[in-house]
Amino acid sequence: MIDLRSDTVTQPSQAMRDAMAAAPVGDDVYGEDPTVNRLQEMAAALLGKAAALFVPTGIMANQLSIKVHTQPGDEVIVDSRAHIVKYEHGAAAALAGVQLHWVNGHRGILAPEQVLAAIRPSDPYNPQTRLICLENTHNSGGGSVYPLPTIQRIRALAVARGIPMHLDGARLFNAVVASGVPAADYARHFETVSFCLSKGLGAPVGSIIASDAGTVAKLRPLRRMYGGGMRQAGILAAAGFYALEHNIARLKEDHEHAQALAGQLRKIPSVSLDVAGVETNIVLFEVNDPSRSSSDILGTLKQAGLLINSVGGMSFRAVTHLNVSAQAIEEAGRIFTRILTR
Ligand code: TLP
Repeated sequence: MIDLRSDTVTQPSQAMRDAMAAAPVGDDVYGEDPTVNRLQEMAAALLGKAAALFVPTGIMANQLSIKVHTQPGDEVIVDSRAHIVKYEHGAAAALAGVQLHWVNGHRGILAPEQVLAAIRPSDPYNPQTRLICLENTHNSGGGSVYPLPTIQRIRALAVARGIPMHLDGARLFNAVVASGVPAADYARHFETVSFCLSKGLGAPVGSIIASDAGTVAKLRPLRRMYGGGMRQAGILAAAGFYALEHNIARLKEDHEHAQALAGQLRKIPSVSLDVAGVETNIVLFEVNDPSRSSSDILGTLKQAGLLINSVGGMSFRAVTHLNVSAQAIEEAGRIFTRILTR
């Protein structure tokens, strides 16, 4: 089976498993797990931040970041198709009690003018804008990379109004590899930055939040409140450490595979897709065939040995990752051509 549903499906390699088995561990709620501490130091250094916190999931990283910057009733500016809006089960409302103020970005990228227009005036009537969240790369935007100058312009207007910024960098290293912009150059524009170890980087579990030391000190008890205080978590952190050491540069291969797949899909008459819009490891496309349903297409592809996800209507997502070889991508292209050309 060729599994292109997500880069979350990656399996830990034998070398990663060996590193996990050998990891020295301690009780991380006491801050005594040497492997967790080592991962946090490495992640903070990579992002140019003073400190970092290991958390179980990307959603927890986003939600703790929202919680630490806001009070109930505050408003958070975010793209309307952000993961925080679409795929976190309403957690920002349920857990932090905030109101999300959606802005319709282009491929998930917000224009500074849109952010400016969404900031509420300080008066007795409006909720207060207390946080701006960006997503890089943008999942529902098709793996789009935030242009650094756009982030800089949003940052300038946020700083002028004293509004902190959070980056959902679940796939930040895909952006880094695609753009050549170092992670720290993105991260310096945000008070908190999260990234996932368990997507393209290939670790089985875990995300990081990086910030200043004071914010990380506030995040630690909040992490426990949210149920994310883990004990001998070094077993998991060892996989994350291995991923950061070995699996960043190779993301380039996943991007090449996404391009190759997009090139194949584009040739199929019923498929619409913008190849130039495939910037990283996510390929979004639409099938224009009124005789078929999305579940029929997913089912037929599955029977042929190919898994992808539907992202609403007749739109689909294929994600490349470290367990999919160039040959598997060629085979996926052949399956798509066979099933979608009828
Ligand atoms: N994304 C998953 C699904 O939840 C949609 C995927 O298959 O792409 N931020 C972004 C931008 C994400 O894409 C994801 C996961 C998360 C946060 C949440 O990470 P986890 O699943 O670790 O909580």
